[in-house]
Amino acid sequence: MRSRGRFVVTAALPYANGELHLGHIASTYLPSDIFVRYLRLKGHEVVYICATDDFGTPILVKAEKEGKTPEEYVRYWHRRDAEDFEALGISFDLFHMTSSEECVGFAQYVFKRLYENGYIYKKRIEQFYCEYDKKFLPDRYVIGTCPYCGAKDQYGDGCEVCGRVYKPTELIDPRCAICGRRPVLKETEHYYFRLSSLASELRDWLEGNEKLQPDVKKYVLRWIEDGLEDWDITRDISWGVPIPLEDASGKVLYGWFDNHLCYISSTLLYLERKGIDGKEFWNSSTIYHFIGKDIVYHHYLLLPAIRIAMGREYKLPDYMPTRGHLLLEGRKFSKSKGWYVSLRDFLNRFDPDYLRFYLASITPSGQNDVNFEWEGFKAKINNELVANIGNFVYRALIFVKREGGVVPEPDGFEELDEALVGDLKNSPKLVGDLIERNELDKALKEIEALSSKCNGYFQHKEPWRKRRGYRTCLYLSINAVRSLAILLFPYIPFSSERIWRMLGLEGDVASQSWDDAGRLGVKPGHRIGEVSIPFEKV
Ligand code: B3M
Ligand code: ZN
Repeated sequence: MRSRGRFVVTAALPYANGELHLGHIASTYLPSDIFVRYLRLKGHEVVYICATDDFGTPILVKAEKEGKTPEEYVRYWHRRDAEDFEALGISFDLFHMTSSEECVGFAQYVFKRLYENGYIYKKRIEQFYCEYDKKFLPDRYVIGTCPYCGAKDQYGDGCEVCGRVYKPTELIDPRCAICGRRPVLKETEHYYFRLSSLASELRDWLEGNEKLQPDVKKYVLRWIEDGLEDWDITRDISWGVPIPLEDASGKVLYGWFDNHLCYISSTLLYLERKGIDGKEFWNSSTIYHFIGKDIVYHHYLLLPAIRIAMGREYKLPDYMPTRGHLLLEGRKFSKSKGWYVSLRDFLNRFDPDYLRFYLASITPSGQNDVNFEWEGFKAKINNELVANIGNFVYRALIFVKREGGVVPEPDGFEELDEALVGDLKNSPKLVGDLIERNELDKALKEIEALSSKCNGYFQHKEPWRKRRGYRTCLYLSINAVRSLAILLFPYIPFSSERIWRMLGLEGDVASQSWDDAGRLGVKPGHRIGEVSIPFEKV
């Protein structure tokens, strides 16, 4: 990375229709937040963006069921998500909404460009229509029996039991999701995006981008080999981005056409408010989109295809860190079966940093699923966070506090001291390189290893015996606590700031520099602050 780089980092947009759960956090929000906090400490210019994904039939169906307007409905969930993200310390620069004026306007602009560039065409198709509700019934507006496995009560866009995707018209015994009556087939005009015509450009882009995860790239390339179909990007419903053409009244864009465009429009809005040229910033930045593996198709094909079709007015992503699902005690999270833990419930019981620490340490960089286990959570917190990091931090601080609270002048350096100074010095690069490679779990392991060394050092030096050199031990230990506070900040920001205050240092960790974790920043004579136990066992 160049010394002061520019970065746009986005996290996949949560649908505005339900609680955030730990699965979303592990795959997307926590990894991106850790990365962004690191980049900011490194002194880079970073814009970190997210929004609620407000449009789509499921949201409209739910809003109708609750007797709310879709606007009211998504506003409620937007506020809820914003509160939950804040409670967990997810530090978006802007948490916007796809239904906002800016995002709608931008999506329409992109549609028009694609239309003018010949990437969008009109086609007559037959679709289900409910004569009672006077509505076309896309996707989840139709319920019926899966044509593949025979599972009952499946939605029109795919089966939750066998995982197959199909068209609503393939359902056996189709019913209207609103009134339960049998729909009829009716002709309608839809707009299609010529995804198929972009196959070779997509292939070139995937093959030429060394930074994309190779495992994901492999199967996306296989999808291209198998042949890409054009995308029906129209929905005959009222809730969505209106299609900006005169003869398309009553039609809106499919949610997957506009949602990822909100990454761009929100970035532009955020920068514009600061008086910065957003397009120039975007195009001179390294672009990261953090996602979960269930939305690979949309991010590795549809998103780049639309940007290519726009004439690359906004550059394509450089990195798309893609992570697996979170299992709960070995079973897939499922809201409908009640097998999940919501973020809010968790945070009502535990410190947000405990969740961050645990999830960061079990979530690898690739697409493998990870397993949330209550026993594992307890063991991680008690045996690693409390017994290793907490133990060292508290021991060093409380010792100095009891000796009068002032960091002593070192009294001679021996080999053990030099070794610790060396370890501290190497740590920002060692840990930072792993974070830059998206190996967040391994980077955290390195910080824990450093803390173990500090514990060993303190134990060996036995400062309580007050032999020659014990002052050096205290001086270096306090400095090590400071280094750990900086290195841990991306992972457990609330606790890092607390430790910083115990150290009695000026300012906050957020305004420190990452590389400074390698220096001895606390001088002899410094008076530390009030000391308390940093972490309690669970
Ligand atoms: N809302 C799907 C999901 O939540 C979708 C992501 C949009 S990212 C542009 O998994
Ligand atoms: Zn009906």
